[in-house]
Amino acid sequence: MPDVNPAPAQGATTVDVVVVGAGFAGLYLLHRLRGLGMTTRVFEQATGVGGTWWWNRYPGARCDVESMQYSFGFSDAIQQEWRWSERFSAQPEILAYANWVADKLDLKRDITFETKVTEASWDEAADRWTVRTDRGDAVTCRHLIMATGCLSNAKLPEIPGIDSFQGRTFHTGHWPHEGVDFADRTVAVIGTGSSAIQAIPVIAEAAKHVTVFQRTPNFSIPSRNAPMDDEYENLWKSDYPNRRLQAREMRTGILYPTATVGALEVSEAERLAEYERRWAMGGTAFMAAFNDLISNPDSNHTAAEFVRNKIRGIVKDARTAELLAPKDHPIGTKRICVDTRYYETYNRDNVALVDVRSNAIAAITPKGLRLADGTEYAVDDIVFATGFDAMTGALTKVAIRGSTGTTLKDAWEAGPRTYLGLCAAGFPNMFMITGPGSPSVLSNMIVSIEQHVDWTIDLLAHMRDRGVTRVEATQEAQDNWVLHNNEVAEKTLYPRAASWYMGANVPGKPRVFMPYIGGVGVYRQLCAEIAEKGYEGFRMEGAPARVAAE
Ligand code: FAD
Ligand code: N01
Repeated sequence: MPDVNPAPAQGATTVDVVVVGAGFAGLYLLHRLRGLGMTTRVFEQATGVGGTWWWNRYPGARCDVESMQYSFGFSDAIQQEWRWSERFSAQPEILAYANWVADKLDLKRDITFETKVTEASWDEAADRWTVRTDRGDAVTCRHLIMATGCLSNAKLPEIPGIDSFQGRTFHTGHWPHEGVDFADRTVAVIGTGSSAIQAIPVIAEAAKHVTVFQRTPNFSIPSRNAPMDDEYENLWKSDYPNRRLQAREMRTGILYPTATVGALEVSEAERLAEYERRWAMGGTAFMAAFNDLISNPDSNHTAAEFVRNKIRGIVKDARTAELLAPKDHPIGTKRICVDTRYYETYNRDNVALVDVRSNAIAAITPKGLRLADGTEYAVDDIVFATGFDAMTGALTKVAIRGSTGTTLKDAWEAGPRTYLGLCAAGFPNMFMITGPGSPSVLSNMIVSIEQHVDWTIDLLAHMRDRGVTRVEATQEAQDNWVLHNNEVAEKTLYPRAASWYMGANVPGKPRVFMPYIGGVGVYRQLCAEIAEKGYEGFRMEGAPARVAAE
């Protein structure tokens, strides 16, 4: 199974490709680049592979796309051999899978761990990047591929006094590897996004008391997680190639039953029956109950009201239930959450919910939290489930200087601008895996990662076969793509939510809908057509004479 690497790249200062990040994207890239015979160095700031699943070790962390689908599909040997133990597997198992794949493909020898890429500069005369790290490496490469992740830049809230707290603090995205013992502790959890919704029920079982500080409630659907059923696993494994093909054409890259009718085209009884069926099925397929839930506000309202009523039915305290029932955004326009006994957890005696929308957290004090009205909460531990500087954070943190000397951060001051979410004008030979402007976070991300990697590899092969050393998205193609992105997003309800998709969780970040909402299948088709037309929208040039003479 392992490929024959063209040359050991560990320590090399000149390679064909530098890849930043060793999550699922970086791993698959390295495998494909080797297949192409390209020397590659991968830099990863963590001590191991796995990306998201290396960092997010909080209690309850698990995927919300079924494991039979949230896994690599590029190798039948891999998908047949690995066995998942649960319908939605937990973080340790997903991390073990990433390591297993990396070992099976013998990938780790080309990954430099504990090394952060800090800058990259384009040399216009040589058609090469020079990449620098916090360990003093300086590596030149023809191509730079950012596999830095959409949700890899953990974000603490801007609350005064955050450093003054004398107890323990944790961020879900930087969870200690040795785990955390919450026995006999009073715990504050700040945030009620996907991470918090997974963590709170588990922390509540261990801790003396948990106070959840909620600014915005989220809609959550029960996962109905269960041990993997042998028959179900066999059903998938006996039909994997066909099912993977189908998933790749779906809007979300996930194979589940979709609807051909809108929510208001059926009777109320039929509508409720369908919502009940999806609620019992569990998971994100709830949002596919009708085909207009993300575009028609009235249809969306019926789904939102159904979930609000479920919350009211589960949570015994009426005031708490009302606080937990989201009313400020259409369902699905913030990433829908998937939980295991989240709402039920508020029926426990040791769990309290505090609304910090009406009464904000004014300060973190040495002993706990103080709200705007002066109410103090003394706690032993604070868990920040406050999310990420999503989609752009990891990219703009690296000082990437393109052909004009402008940094990516400056170029994106008014919001990210890309062609297909893969490339940016002014940054030749730089590729992003699941960058802003691609379906990425709106999809099964492994499906999107594989599509981006395959497409990029095809482009690199195309260039090499033709002696092309420089490729760059044209300004016009990029402008048109940004326009198209915005037009498609505006046809949906997504821009109505102050979500991290819109950059709304980071003060000062431009409000732009960042992922491409046209759908994974449609996007794949567009990318294929662009390639078939000789990479329409890209400018390609041959090697400068100086480099050719090397
Ligand atoms: P990542 O896994 O984020 O890896 C990027 C890597 O790049 C990181 O290891 C990081 O350390 C490294 N890096 C970044 N910058 C630098 C730098 N400057 N120098 C060196 N290294 C750097 N998606 C789904 O589709 N389904 C799910 O069920 C799902 N569950 C999720 C659960 C959680 C808790 C989170 C946070 C995300 C989840 N996601 C899910 C999204 C998830 O991020 C992707 O599915 C996928 O793991 C991303 O892989 P990646 O390789 O693109 O990025
Ligand atoms: O982060 P989030 P996350 N005071 O940004 C609150 C993926 N993921 O880590 O909404 C009070 O969603 C903030 O409040 P508000 C998935 O794509 C998947 O939970 O800004 N509260 C919000 O409630 C997901 O969407 C899984 O008003 C403050 C919370 O912190 C993405 O990762 C599991 C605050 C942040 O929620 C991010 O999820 C986990 C303040 N000052 C993650 N600042 C799966 O299940 C912030 N908040 C697969």
